Amino acid sequence: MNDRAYALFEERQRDRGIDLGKVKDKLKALKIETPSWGYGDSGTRFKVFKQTGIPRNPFEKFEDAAQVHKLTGLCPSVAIHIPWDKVEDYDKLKQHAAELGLSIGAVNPNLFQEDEYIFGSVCNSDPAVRRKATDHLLECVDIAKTVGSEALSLWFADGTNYPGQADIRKRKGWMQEALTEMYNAMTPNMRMLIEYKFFEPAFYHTDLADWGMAFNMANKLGPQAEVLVDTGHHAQGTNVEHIVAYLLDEQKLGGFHFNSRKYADDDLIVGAHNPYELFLIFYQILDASLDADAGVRKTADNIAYMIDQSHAIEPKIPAMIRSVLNVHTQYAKALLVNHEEVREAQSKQDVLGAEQAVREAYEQDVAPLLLALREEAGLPADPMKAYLQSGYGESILSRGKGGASW
Ligand code: AOS
Ligand code: ZN
Ligand code: ZN
Ligand code: ZN
Repeated sequence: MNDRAYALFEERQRDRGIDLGKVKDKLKALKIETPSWGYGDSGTRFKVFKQTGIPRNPFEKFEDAAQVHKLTGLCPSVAIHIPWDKVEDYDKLKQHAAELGLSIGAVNPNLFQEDEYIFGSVCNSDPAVRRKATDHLLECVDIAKTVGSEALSLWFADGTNYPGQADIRKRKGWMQEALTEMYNAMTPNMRMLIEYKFFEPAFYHTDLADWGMAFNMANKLGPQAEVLVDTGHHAQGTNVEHIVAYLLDEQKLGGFHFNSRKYADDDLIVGAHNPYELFLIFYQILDASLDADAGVRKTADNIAYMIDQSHAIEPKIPAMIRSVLNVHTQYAKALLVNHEEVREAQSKQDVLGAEQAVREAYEQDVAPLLLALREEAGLPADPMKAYLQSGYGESILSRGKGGASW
């Protein structure tokens, strides 16, 4: 049945001037990293809900992540969070991942869970706390070396709740000191991805509050430091795709944490509320991948796409499958933008024509295309259905309740 639908799709795209061979190549190259913490128990500051069948350790988190990759073919790596994923023997974890067809992705230091960090970690006015925090960053560089990861993903909960609580400029300097030490410990193939967030858990000021602060820090550190955009980390109404375009042009966009938000850092399934925003982000990236400047093209083609979600009320594995498929769909739609048509309309100041050329791609039905690609790759036509029928969800119930949180 898909044959007819695909033939129609092909004809329509040919008429629109789209080279489907290129579209397919790009789609085959798409990789989305899933986060180990997305498989654990989660909640809000009000309650962490305990589900039955949650992984009890990092090894089981990888087993769950392997299901997502097996059924979608899109998620060959998994981000880890230290110490949530602390193990005695990281070689063993790496080996376990490899046996499951996975690799270990970004290493995320955790500087927000210990009592000493109540007034901050790398920005704490107490030099002993700053030392401890910096040592943890260095430990994560070592772990990345051991597991063969090339990405260190940094997010800091550091900030204050009240005016005058701390010296904002001094804290800025301390942050730079710690990151410089970490940067100098990285091997030449590693990249440091610096994440920003405007509030939470701190509510008055956050030390890396927006893309400009992360960008400035990355510039001071050097070429191996880049900005990570978490789609949930902006104020209402922020034009995220504009930030993306700006960072691409500066060759400083390193990666994404995908999720959707309505009010705060909601960490909900990506594309659930705002699929058009996701599409427009990809439109900017794909436009940059055609740029005349080789550096801009290289930046656009080397972005680390990662999911960062906390599924509080959803079953974890299907929620991850849904997320990954949503990204896949919006990426496919963005690949159907006819950039020449957009540029032509732009050159004539044809506002409506330009907007139409972009939106038209979003309105295409890419289901026949994605189905054809799955068939070609020997993947299930409907990964969600395949998961629900696989019996895996039932098999893990024997793990019981009380697995890992986040
Ligand atoms: C926190 O808001 C950030 O999005 C981080 O990426 C964090 O490390 C991750 O969400 C795990 O808690
Ligand atoms: Zn994040
Ligand atoms: Zn977040
Ligand atoms: Zn988030």
